[in-house]
Amino acid sequence: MKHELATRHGGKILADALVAHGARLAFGVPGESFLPVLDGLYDVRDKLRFVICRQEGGASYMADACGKLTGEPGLLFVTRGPGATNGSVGVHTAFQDSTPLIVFVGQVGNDMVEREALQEIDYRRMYGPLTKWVAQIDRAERIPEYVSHAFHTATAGRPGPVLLALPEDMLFSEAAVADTPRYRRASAAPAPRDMAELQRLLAAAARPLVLLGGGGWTKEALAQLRAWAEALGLPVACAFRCQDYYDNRLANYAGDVGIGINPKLAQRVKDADLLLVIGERLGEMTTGAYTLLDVPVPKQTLVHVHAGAEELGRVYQAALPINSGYAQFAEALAQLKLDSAKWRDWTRAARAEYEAWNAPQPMPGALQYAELIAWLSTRLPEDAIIANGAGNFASWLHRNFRYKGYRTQLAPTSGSMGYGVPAAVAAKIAHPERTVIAISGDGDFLMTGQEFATAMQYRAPIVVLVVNNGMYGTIRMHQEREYPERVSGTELANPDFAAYARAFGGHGETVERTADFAPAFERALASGKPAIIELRIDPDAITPSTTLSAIRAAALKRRGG
Ligand SMILES: Cc1ncc(C[n+]2csc(CCOP(=O)(O)OP(=O)(O)O)c2C)c(N)n1
Ligand SMILES: [Mg+2]
Repeated sequence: MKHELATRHGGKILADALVAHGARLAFGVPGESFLPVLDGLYDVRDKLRFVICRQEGGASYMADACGKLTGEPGLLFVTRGPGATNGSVGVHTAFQDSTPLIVFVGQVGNDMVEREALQEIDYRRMYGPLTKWVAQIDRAERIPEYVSHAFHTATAGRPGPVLLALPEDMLFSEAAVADTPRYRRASAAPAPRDMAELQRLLAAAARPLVLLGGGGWTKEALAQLRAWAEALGLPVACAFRCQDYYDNRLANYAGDVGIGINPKLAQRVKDADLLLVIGERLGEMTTGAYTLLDVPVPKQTLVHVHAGAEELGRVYQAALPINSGYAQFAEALAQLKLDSAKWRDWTRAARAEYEAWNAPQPMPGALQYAELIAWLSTRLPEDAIIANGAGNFASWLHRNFRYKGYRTQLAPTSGSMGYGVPAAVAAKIAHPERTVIAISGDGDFLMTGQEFATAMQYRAPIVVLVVNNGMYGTIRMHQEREYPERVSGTELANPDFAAYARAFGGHGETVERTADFAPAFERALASGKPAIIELRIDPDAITPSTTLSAIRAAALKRRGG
């Protein structure tokens, strides 16, 4: 007997489709443009939690963080026009970070489209360059098909964001349509002849370096890769803000290839005779602005493994390009037979350089921020998650912290400010059992600091460290180098950040001396509430390696001043 399908409105069909694909968390800010979706989410609230945020920028970062943590598409709901524009920052972040993300955005009804009705935007044009796919669902009975397409596209090859626009009349209309099964990801695998070629190239190498990065990894694939690289004693480096892809404590970890790279590691990348790059697309931040490898043909023998075929040969012509999923590639590596003796000293030297670089270095002022980071590195549980946004404050974290496991780092490779707090809130909601820290600059924090209210609302006790130097320090640094003593557009007048935390009902502390940090941190954790610790650092301490006054003096000298 044929089963009669129930009739559902578009919002309900959509909510059910998300549940069918295994979705557990979604983020957003409501709008009158998608009331049927809110209604559909009401029915599935026990399976799919809709986290309400204070601004779509924060919500979009949360959706990105959730996509990074789970490997499944993060979900974002925003209203038309202003919601769509506010939410774009996390979509761009997901695009650059290769994070799977699906954005659902309200759209004016088909009865008034193309009149520039209230908040009407052509999303295909607006979001085209920021996404892998933009579409509009015009018929409710096709929602399951579009949602399935979106899950597959967001996770395929190089993962990334997709956007589905939801015309209002479509959402209110009813249809009788079946749900689909959960999506399945397909991955390419390396051909046996690729692996034979890799074996030949590695056997001929004396100074190999493995470089990990990009999106679409799994914990299991990285564990398998680690077993292989560790057994062979191959030096492993991580790409910009992918430092948690390899346990930094291991004897063959060589450091991160990103902004503020250890100059010795940069030299080592240049000196390597073979680069085995897995997952990383070799963007500007990971190539020292395209100087560590020559474009388009690097001097080093480049083996480039990427899940997205279109990334191979996009900038660099690899000696051996391999289009493969990372689990498939890591599995195939185990079959290679190699003698590790040749590069033993090379790996040992790389490690020694990393350890020297990683040790905290003194800076001006009573608060030795590098030491706090090194202390956190041993104090925090191994699975603690550390989220950060962009600014010079992050360079100490990148340099002095040792990441220990995959997705303990949440940080935008797009260099987008304001990421830390929302990412931490999303991480704490997704993993209430784990310790979650956000590290923000004073400029960075107030870009999305309103999401501290979301942490309160969802009882997500994160600890936020606000590194306060009273300025947009990164820009000031560049400014003093190019235009010394002409401070323009980089000064900040800040609130009392501890009082800010308390105003929301959270825990607040202010720390000005190194010794006061540990007890303040313990009190913040013990409070069980979302907490902010303001770290007042000396504004002259502009990077882990130099001071603002030294940069200014060097610039004046160059100018003969
Ligand atoms: C959304 C966004 N806006 C602007 C910038 C440019 N920018 C990069 S770092 C920076 C200053 C960061 O200031 P702060 O958070 O106080 O950190 P600091 O550099 O002082 O440690 C700015 C404005 C950016 N990367 N992202
Ligand atoms: Mg600052």
